[in-house]
Amino acid sequence: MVGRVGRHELELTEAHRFANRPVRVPEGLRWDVLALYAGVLDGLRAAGQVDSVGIDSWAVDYGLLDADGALLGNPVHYRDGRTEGVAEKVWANVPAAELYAATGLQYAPFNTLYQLVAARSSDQPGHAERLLLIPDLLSYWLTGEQGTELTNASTTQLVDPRTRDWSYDVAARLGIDLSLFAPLRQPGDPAGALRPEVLDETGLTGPVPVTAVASHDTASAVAAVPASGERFAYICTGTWSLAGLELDAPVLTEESRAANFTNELGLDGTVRYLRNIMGLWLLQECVRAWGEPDLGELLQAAAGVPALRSVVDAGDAAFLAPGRMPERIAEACRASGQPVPESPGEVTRCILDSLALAHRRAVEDAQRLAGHDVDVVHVVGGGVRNALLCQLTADACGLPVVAGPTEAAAFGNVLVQARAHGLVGDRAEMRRLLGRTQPLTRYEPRGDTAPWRAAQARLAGA
Ligand code: LRH
Repeated sequence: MVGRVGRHELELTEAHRFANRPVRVPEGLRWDVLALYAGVLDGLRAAGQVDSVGIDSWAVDYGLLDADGALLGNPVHYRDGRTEGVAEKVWANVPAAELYAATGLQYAPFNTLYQLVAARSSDQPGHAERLLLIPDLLSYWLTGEQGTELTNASTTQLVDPRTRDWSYDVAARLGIDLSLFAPLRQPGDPAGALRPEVLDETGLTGPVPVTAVASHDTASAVAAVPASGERFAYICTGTWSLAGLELDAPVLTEESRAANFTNELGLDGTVRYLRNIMGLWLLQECVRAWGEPDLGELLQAAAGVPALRSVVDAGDAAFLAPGRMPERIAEACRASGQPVPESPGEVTRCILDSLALAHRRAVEDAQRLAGHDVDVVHVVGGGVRNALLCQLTADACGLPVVAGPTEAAAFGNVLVQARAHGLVGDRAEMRRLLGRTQPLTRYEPRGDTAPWRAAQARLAGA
């Protein structure tokens, strides 16, 4: 994506889009990270001359390098099964409650911490000298410089959200060597410049600085929520739905842990207090199973299905792995004594209702647990295009939804670079600029929230 930023101007154009296809090999599910790097180079070539480059990506995953800086094996996909049963081993050393109090991260089997413990007993090369999270790895290949960007580091479960530094005690008790990680850097820090070979390959003229951004895509997306004031919740929708609040300080209570809320770090020392919800992954996997039918027709069919006939728990890690999604959803409905959705339209409706319900729960729980009330829910990311999901989310939350921008992560990325280069002011000004320049759609809640509360009770009782 190429951004153009000025005092009264903010524009994003797509230079190049490429697929990110995980590959299943005999040893498990892997990322094709060289194909991603090739896509980045193609993107730079298509973008033409730029003043700065920044990289963000999904969280938690990493590549390992040897002493010469060469990549050791393909990065393992967070949906790979290698972390099964690992949490219990970790908790035997550091009890779950202590781990939460120290790191503030919700339990997810794929947090880097569990992956690192799993890797010890698996086939990962043992002679790694360095670990780079995915955006830091791509940035290293572009520049030759290594760093660990803080917002993404906060998803490893090895960072203390109060000190915004490593959680040395947790790492020591689990035998994780923190010297594997390159020094921490903050969004906005310089991260090197494109190497001469990269300039040659892409046809750009140097120097082209690379700027650290909020390299966790969700942190970039939250930075680009076009909110005014502080009384807002956000839902970053895409493969995942990340729903929660922007806070000044983490919430590390036992209640918060029990509710599975996470305290990831955001721009300018903020805390992203949110819950991971399976998101449109549920639909993407069904669409794949159905042979890629037309999405518009599917959503139209879903709109015609009666509301809230059956719902599943869209926060359930049982939906994490790929494969057999329509069957798994049907099984969950059957097991909870609800009507089993049959047609693709019915399954799609079940997914959208379930997502809206999970959004409602997250927005409601976050406000209660953080003691921070909101008047509006901002929806950003791919789900902005899904009008039915936005409307159902407004209905379920009983709050207006303001939807947009779709490419929030790219906007957040570009705005942090622009700020580092003196083109925009603080976070509030970034948000005002977004609000002034980007088309947003407002959805008012329809009816009262009674049917949603009933569905929630049904699910809780199941
Ligand atoms: C979304 C995301 C999310 C993480 C998940 C692994 O792309 O970064 O915030 O929890 O991927």
